[in-house]
Amino acid sequence: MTKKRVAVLISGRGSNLQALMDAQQDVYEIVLVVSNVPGVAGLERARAAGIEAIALDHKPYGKNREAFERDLDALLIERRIELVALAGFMRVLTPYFVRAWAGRLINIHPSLLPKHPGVNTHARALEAGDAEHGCTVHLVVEEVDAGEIIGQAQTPILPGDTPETLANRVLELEHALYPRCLANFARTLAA
Ligand code: 4DW
Ligand code: GAR
Repeated sequence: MTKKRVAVLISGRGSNLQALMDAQQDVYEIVLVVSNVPGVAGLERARAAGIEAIALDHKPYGKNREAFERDLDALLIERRIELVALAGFMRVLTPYFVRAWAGRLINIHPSLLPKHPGVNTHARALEAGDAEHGCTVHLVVEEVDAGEIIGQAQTPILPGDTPETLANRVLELEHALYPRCLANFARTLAA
């Protein structure tokens, strides 16, 4: 089976991107990394791995999210991308883009969805008195942090945990979970 051609969309440090690059084997190949924020560490990580890395700054597009997404979509099509993985990508995608990539667009979120959508998930899991916390890989739909769950990884919340200790533990789980889910997902897509 030929490898699925994957684009990873980022906005920052790219530690999940790194995990996806380090783990890629026979089912997927990361051929493009796009950041909506120029100059971020994730772009350098991609280049260091010999992967094409492009900054597509959303700022010149102003409030016109669709114009940004049209250019992003054209780039993905140009590179014959089959699957798109968000990894710390922080722009909400409009129905235009989500529909264009429906069923081929996934994200990782640092909580056990449907618990704690949005930001500050680690502090909120602590404040809620949750017994466990973790991360979720899910299909991206129009509603943010929703969509079918592809995989989750859990850790108990321990006495003395802070948002920082939890964030570190969950990030390690993310780095193990995301490559596994992306590989499984790539396998399920039709050739
Ligand atoms: C996500 C959700 C909301 C924002 C940022 C990230 C999680 C993953 C995601 C990214 N884009 C998405 C998703 C998703 O689950 N579903 C869809 N698109 N449709 C968020 O509110 N971002 C704001 C900007 C933040 C910033 O630039 O710092 C924004 O206005 O886009
Ligand atoms: C990760 O913890 C990811 O789960 C989170 O941003 C971080 C990106 O780190 N994503 C979200 O919060 C999406 N709403 P990374 O750039 O080092 O992969």
